[in-house]
Amino acid sequence: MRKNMVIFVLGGFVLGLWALPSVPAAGAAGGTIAGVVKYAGDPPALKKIAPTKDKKVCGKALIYDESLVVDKATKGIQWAVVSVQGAKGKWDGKGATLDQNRCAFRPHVLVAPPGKITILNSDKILHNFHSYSKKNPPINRAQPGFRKKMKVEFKKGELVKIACDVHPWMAGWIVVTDHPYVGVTDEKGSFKIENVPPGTYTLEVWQETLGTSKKKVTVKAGETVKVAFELKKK
Ligand SMILES: [Cu+2]
Repeated sequence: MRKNMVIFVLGGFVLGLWALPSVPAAGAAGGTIAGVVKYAGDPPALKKIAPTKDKKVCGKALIYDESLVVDKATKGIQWAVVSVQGAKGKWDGKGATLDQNRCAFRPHVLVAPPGKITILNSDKILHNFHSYSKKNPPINRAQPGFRKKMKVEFKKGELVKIACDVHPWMAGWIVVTDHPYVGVTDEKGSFKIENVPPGTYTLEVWQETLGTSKKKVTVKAGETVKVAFELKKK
């Protein structure tokens, strides 16, 4: 019995050593904030959009009004932005990319570091990238069908509403943030922000039709703190 125990413990130790190299070296001192953003109330039905223009391209896939997407079963809200207020940290250097695909912005909400963003046009028809930015100069630039790729720049952190003047239903958001500790909720309303430097922060959630809500969180190295938000119509 005792012999088995020793083997068991030793085995566990060896396995533990074996598993060590898989722990990420960079940001290992950080913690994780994970959670869910839910809708308080009956989930609204998703509204389909019937394209009124360029129907051959825009009508190839179903497009929806994504201003409030709530999962029927879990009430999780998609496209809510959760950010760690006042956190400091560097982005990994990769730039962000936004696609205009089937006459919708993909993703609907894009988180980006300050700097240049690549705008793709997968539709091969004319789009027009129009930003309603205030801290950054507003951009209003046509992207003809032949221009598969163009760059736009947002130097300052800002929550930017974007539109296309050719297709009035096209709507999206670019969240330009100085640090990478920002998460966007998935179709179940879940988010995960990793490698956050330990500390106590205000965590803010924002959703385009429901506004903001805040919570205090304490992040500890190597641990995951769980947070649940509930948003309702005002
Ligand atoms: Cu367009």
